[in-house]
Parts: sequence; C-alpha cells; structure tokens
Amino acid sequence: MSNTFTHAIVRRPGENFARGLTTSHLGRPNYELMLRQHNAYIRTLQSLDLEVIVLDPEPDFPDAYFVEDTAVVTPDVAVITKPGAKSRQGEEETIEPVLVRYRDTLRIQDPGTLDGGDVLMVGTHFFVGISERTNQEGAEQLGRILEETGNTWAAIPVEAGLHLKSSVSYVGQNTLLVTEGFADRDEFKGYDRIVLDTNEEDAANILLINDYIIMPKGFGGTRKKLEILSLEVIELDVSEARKMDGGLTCMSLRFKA
Ligand code: CIR
Repeated sequence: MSNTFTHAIVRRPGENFARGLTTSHLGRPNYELMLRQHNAYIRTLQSLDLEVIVLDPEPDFPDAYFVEDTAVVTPDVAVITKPGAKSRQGEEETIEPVLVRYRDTLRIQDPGTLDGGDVLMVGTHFFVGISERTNQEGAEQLGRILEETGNTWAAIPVEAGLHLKSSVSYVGQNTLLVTEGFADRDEFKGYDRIVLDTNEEDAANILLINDYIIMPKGFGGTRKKLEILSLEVIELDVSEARKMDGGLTCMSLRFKA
C-alpha cells in the first residue's frame, strides 16, 4: 500500500525561516512557535511508529525545512528534484546523501524544474502538477523514470495555489480531497472526491500515514467530511508554516525502508 511508511526525513526550521518565499497574508511568523509546532509534527510522526531523521537547518536556505520539494521517493527510487524557485536551488544537495542510504537516486536535469509538492502518489499512479515551480520538461523527466519503474502518471496544470498538493490530497479508499477548482478535472474522474468548502480550502493539504489522517487544526467542516472514511484523524496546528505557504506534507519526505 502506497501510504504505509516506516521513515520520514524532516529538517528543523532555521532562525531565518521567515525570510523564505511567501505570498500569504496570514501575518508575521513567530520562530519559537514555529519550532514548537515543528516539534509536535515530529512527535506525531514518531507516535505513528515512523523513524524520523531530523536534519539541521540550512543557514543559506530559509525554505529548506520544506524538504518535500527536494525529492520524490517512490518504492523503487528517489528522484532528486531541481526546485523551481531560484532561491531554493541547492537545497536538494543535502538531501541526496541521506536518501542514498535507502534508495538508488536519480536527478531531474536542467532545463527541467520540479518541486515535490507537485507530485501526488496514489498507489502506482502519480499526478504531476505543472505549476510556477514545475515545468513540462521536469514533469516529463520524472514521468519517464516513473514509467521505467512500472508506474503510470498524468500531468495536471496547476492554475491556483502554489503546488498541486496545495489543492489535492489522497486520503485512501480511492478518494481524493480536492478544492472546488480541481474537483471536476478529467484526470480525477476515476476517484471518489471529497470537495472542500471554499472557506476551508487551506485544509486541502493533509497527510495520510498508515491509516491515520493528519490534518491542519481549525477546519471543522473538513474534519466532518473526512469522517466518512472512518480513519483516525489527528489535528496539528501549522499556523506558522501556513504563513510561509507551507503545509503538512511539505515538512517531510515519507517512505518505506
Ligand atoms: C516556497 O514558496 O517554496 C515555500 N515557502 C513553501 C513551500 C511549500 N512546499 C510544499 O508545499 N511542498
């Protein structure tokens, strides 16, 4: 099953984290609170029996704790990405030495760009968002690797939000949690869809780990909608990451070792 994980890689946010890229208007982020929320995130993953590898902050890369964007880890291979934002290019260099312990690694090459936040794994099928960060060339390079390792994939234009996974999550049981804008996309026709209320679209990015759903705190309507799945739901406060355009999936790379 694609959402059975044993390991996660995370990176602690640095004191410089507020200098990262953001478009949000949720206010000024607080470092102490960010660290507390990040610790709670680590503890939650550990409570689900994941071994969590915690990396140190990267002084030159304020967004580097959003480790998800630096690699796509499938059951067969780890693809080291080429982040689409100039200020983030280079973050991937410190992830590769960690991932080589668990997988053969391949790399997205210039002129391809790809952020892991644009890659949604649903079993052996992958949706790859073409976004401000991921270009067609990057998506096709990843696609070729996925096909060579027995997977299928589809490109999806991301017309709203930073990444594909800012708007779509897989919640198991052949079901996607989607914003209204993505709900009727042809690519998603074969799946049941739980459509977010427009005032709760910030809850689109959730984590499915070993039959638990981890969702952001404060979205009661979405929590109710997810009850249909009869999964344990854990709420985490990620207010500070949200101020930096991040969410739950962004702060870890999850895989089965
Ligand atoms: C960025 O703009 O790149 C970061 N501030 C946020 C990245 C969030 N990552 C993700 O959704 N996978």
